[in-house]
Amino acid sequence: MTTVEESTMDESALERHFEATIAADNRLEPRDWLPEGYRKTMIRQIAQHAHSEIIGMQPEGNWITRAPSLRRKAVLLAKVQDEAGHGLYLYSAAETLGADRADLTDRLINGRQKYSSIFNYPTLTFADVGVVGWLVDGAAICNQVPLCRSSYGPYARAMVRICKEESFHQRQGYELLMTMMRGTDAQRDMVQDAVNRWWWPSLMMFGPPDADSPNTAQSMAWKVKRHTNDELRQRFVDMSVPQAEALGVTFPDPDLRWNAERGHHDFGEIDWAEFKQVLKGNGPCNAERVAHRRAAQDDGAWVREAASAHAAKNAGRIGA
Ligand code: BYC
Repeated sequence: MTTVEESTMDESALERHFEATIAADNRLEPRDWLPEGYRKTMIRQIAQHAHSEIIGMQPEGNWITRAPSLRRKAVLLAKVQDEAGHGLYLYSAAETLGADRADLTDRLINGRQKYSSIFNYPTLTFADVGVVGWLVDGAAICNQVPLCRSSYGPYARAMVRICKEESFHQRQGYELLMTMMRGTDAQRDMVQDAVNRWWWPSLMMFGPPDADSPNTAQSMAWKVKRHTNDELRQRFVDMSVPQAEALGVTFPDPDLRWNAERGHHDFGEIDWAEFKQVLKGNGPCNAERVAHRRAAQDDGAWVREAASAHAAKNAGRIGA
């Protein structure tokens, strides 16, 4: 979409306006002219992000009916519902770029668009609910706070609200784990076991190492991303170590130690072969997650048809 002023500008002037907006750290808005590559990148990232929020409802949703108390059930229900809301803001942001939401859903359920690798792992015990809140939402916050300054306005603004809600999510997870750690030996073992299973996949959430990340350089130049994958991963490791100590759990990494010279924690090699397998669709729950989303889409077809018929009838009445 172009404004009246823009329609009188030639392409190079539009390009200069785009570059100047980024250089000045201002936001690009739906009315602005955008280079095709930028538009494609934003749709790709926002759609993947939206899909992650929606698919991300499944691992924790799995525990709503089995939460151990009414309070835990209410908290979990609210959290999972928030994730649905995040997906909706993000699909709306993608629509401002010209994407069609039905088409995005189609691409998700046909495996043509990705969602975060993390949601392809199972939640085996209730401690997983706490660990997902602590580590997965913690990693998400670490990744998403800088995205509040992303150059595309609707995405950046969606991130502000999402991050506020994610911080509640992270605290509910940590509080749940603190409670379990004050419980029985069996409960403490359950927490440690969940931490052991989720630690490495959480580190994979930040994406491939910088040297193998095809999109980072361009996304940094466009200020879509503000930090590289490895920078954010390191930040997450550094912030998680003291939290684990306070909780009384360890991470399953014998190479994890403070490096005074670097002022950061060193950590072991991530299993990138596993990451690639999960991205290819071969993780422990990929098939189940997509099948569940496809079934929800099929089951909801009659609702969409009824809503469209109702809207058409109303439009006819207004027209008459
Ligand atoms: N999983 O060049 P790269 C949540 C893909 S939901 C899957 O580094 P980029 C929550 C990447 O897309 C949080 N795919 O890419 C919800 C690219 O593929 P394509 C979700 C991954 O974009 C419910 C290729 O690998 N957060 O918090 O520069 C309950 C090469 O990577 C992953 C977001 O979506 C991965 N882990 O950087 C609880 C954050 N990593 O498209 C919690 C927004 C990489 O070229 N996204 N890939 O085929 C981002 O910040 C960036 O897109 C990434 C990747 C850092 C993820």
